[in-house]
Amino acid sequence: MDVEGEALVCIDCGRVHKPGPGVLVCEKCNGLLEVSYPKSVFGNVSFNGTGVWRYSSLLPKVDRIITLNEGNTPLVKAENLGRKIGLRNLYVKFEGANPTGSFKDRGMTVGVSIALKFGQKSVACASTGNTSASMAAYAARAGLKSFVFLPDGYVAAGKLLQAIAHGATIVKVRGNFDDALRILLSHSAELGVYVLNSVNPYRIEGQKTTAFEIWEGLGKTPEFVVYPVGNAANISSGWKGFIELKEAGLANSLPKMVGVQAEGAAPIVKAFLEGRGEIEPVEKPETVATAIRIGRPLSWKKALRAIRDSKGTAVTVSDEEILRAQVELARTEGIFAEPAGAASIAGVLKLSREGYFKGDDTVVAVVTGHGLKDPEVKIMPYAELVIQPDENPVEALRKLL
Ligand code: AN7
Repeated sequence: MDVEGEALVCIDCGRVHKPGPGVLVCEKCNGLLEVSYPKSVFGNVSFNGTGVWRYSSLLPKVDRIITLNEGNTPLVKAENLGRKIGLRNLYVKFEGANPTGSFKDRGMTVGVSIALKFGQKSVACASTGNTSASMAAYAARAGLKSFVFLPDGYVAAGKLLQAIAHGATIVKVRGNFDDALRILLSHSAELGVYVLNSVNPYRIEGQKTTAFEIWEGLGKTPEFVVYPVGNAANISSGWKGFIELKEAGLANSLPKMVGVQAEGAAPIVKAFLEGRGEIEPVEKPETVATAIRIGRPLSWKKALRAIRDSKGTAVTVSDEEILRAQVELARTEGIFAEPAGAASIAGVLKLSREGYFKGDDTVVAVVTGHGLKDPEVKIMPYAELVIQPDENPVEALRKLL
């Protein structure tokens, strides 16, 4: 379908909406909306500069860009880890290197710039942590008030500290993320806040730039891109990005999209493996990877489509596999991910054990958040020696080797 100017199109019924501050879901059927561009846009794509706004010819138009120079994150060849598991072309896209330490910054630079365009004075989100940290930072820069709804006791210390540091009003919900989101969405109009959860179609436009950077960084489309999945917006936005590259005549193939969820919070993997059209929400999601401790993923339908249309797959990993992958990545490649960020690596390890990849496939694992976010997580055995100031440590250290 062609549209005039940028339009918000319902992914379920196709209804076209004129953009505006009050338009979040389909007015007719409540479906999620997607930003659609006129076909002419894809004939005129050019990339200039660096970071998310390098791709502005494929992003929504804004009046004033609120940016922390997000994006342009390292695409690192993981030769040591790859060798161990028989993958000659394994790459890590390290999103923890974004300004607030997660991929959310890509979305927030667009979402907060749009909030300003719509004349909003305050923004809000429900969050397992990273969205709130990122939104608070960009809102501060834009001079907007921010409200964050957090599952009390289940947000990693670093993320909560970030939201506080940037001046957000913290609403602690005595429930899980799904409760926090439900409460926010049912009161956002009354509160007069602009919602920047991934239900907001503009935010995930920013997130699709990960796909653009992967394609440019490799000089081609990889065979596989592996994402940790919580609310399922990131994997969906990545798929939209790869499709747009193809539509613009830049890429000539599409990758297979692979979604990884924690065993205790895996409604999308379950629906995929059982070949069902709908997910069955998990009422009490549990995982050490609190960022993806989500039982009712907002973008489940988009994600199932991305995985199915791309002929990819979905896999669950246990908490133990997540923590092992976190250490493995840190100790073989020097990349420190928070547990949810390492879930993609855990998925790659599991799938390669099962013989899913060929040795020369190009596999990109998106590592979504920085390890410093979550200092309480119990990581690993390590070598330690305690000595007195006048003690020679050499003999004892030799014994430790
Ligand atoms: C490190 O911050 O949902 O599948 O509220 O922080 O797009 O939800 C975070 C999600 C993966 C999952 N990795 O991405 C939030 C939130 C990290 C994350 C995900 C999150 P989606």
